[in-house]
Amino acid sequence: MFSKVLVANRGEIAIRVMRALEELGIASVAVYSEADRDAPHVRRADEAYLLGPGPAAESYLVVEKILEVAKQSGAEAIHPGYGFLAENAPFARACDEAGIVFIGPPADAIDSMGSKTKARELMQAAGVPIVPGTTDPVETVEDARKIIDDSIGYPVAIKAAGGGGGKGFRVALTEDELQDAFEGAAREGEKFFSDATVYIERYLPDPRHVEVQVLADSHGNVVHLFERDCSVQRRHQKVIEEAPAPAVDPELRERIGKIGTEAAKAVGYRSAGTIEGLLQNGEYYFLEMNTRVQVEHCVTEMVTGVDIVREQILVAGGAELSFKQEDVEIRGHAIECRINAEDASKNFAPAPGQIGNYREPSGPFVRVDSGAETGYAVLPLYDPMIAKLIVWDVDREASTRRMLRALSEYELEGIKTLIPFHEALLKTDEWANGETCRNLMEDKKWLKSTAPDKAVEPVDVDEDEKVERDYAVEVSGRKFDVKVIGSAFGGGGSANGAGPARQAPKRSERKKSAGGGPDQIESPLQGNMWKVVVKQGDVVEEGQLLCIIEAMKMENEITAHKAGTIATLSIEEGKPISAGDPIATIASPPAAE
Ligand code: MV4
Repeated sequence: MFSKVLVANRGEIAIRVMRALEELGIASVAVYSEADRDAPHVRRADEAYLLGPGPAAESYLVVEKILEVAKQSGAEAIHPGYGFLAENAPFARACDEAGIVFIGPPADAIDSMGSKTKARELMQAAGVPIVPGTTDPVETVEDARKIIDDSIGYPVAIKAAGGGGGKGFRVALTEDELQDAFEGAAREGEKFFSDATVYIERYLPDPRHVEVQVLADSHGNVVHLFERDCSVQRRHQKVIEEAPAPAVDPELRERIGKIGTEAAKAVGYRSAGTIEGLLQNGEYYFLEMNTRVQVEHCVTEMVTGVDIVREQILVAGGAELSFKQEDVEIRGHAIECRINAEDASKNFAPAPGQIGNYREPSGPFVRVDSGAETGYAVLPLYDPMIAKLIVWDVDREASTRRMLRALSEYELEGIKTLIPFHEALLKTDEWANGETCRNLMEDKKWLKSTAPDKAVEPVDVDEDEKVERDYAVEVSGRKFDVKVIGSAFGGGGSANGAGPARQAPKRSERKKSAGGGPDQIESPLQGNMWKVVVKQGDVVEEGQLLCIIEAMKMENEITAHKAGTIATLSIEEGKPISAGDPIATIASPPAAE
């Protein structure tokens, strides 16, 4: 087995992997960007190395730099977590070539599943049911029209071949909508994956998102760990996941489990992976395979007792899976709520900033996988998911009650998160009845009602007066922890860089200026202006969509913070935008007399 492993990620997943490594007696190496110098994952590791500036393209995505750190530190393997380089076949190959084990599937399996058309073709050949539609790329709108008329029928989903997770996904309910949908999907495919190829599926009107967890070793053993339901999504981002799926009975469970293992075998899979599918009227269809450990793997761990990340590391080292299919059983029910720095009451607007007081829930059968802590600054540079709250109980109802209890214990001050949204959603009849909650997720009025009663104000971080202070220093790009012992009052202030970053929460301060609300609306994050849907002079209502900023492959809707007239509009489609940049000013309507 390995003696040292590099974790090429940040946040909660880096810590999750390091925990598994420690339990296996393996030393961990963290990597970090300049923006993450004080991040918990850096302190959690046995050693840590600086990669480069904050933007992921200059740090967490720089293959050569990561391989260099692996060699310098003596790590024999790299765990990529999820996101970043996790499904990057060239990275997996570069690891192979450097003699470093990539803790994930073979590069060829990543490639096969990366092309959604190729994956559909492979799955069909292996007897795995796919959503009816094309397995070959469709070149033109005319071709699409003909294929749909001849075989698929409306409504259809047009999807980018390089896509996945809903990027480059458009729906045409009728022929009238086909051209727009086709061109939209192709454009998004080109933009995000440099591949304008699209394919067509029959559009299923109200499916459930049900996925199967698989694990495979290099000795020919392929097992599944049953299914998860991830139907509660917002713009294709999952927000709540659970296991087992409420709509799956034992007979269907066995059937989709087999589909999962057959799919994995068909691509020569090794490692942990997920077969994503749609379930409608008892029919299950393959959608795509995620060739990585997923955010929501925890709910499966809770109901099966299998440590998925541990198994993943062990099989990468050449071990056989520690159990057989017949050893796995589901017990009880687990739910996961993603704790994102987002404001659900404002269309899930990103809400970065500095966390004040922070205290996680605990007690029986409560698990928190977190990358946050008191004083932690949630940066607009990275994914807004800062933690996951997972609970287990005997059944779905009890698990829901336990989740509500745990959510109410969560103390997280200074920024807005999805906590109040989760509390509201888990109390709805839709959730209780095991529905997909799709209407609720788009219901602006309901979303607005999930806002917490009192506004979240930035909170001063208590700084206890320590006589001992821990410092982090960097020597030639490697991080060391140093303890300095001195007077509690003598120059040991946080300005010297000890402890978590204590920058002032600039954005919230700016927002608090003029009484009655300032006119200007600023970008909460760095990204690219994807769509501008208003023009100067437009009269808008509070909450009306102004523009969409694309950041980290997510579309972020920016809405009017108040009603009025767009006085100035400082944005242009296709242009990059930074956090704090002006978007528009909204002049208030004259007060009624
Ligand atoms: C679909 C679909 C309907 N028909 N494909 C793809 C990515 C994933 N995030 C959701 N995807 C969907 N693909 C066809 N042919 C509907 C969705 C979908 C969805 C599915 C299950 C539960 C919630 C959903 C929310 C939005 C879209």
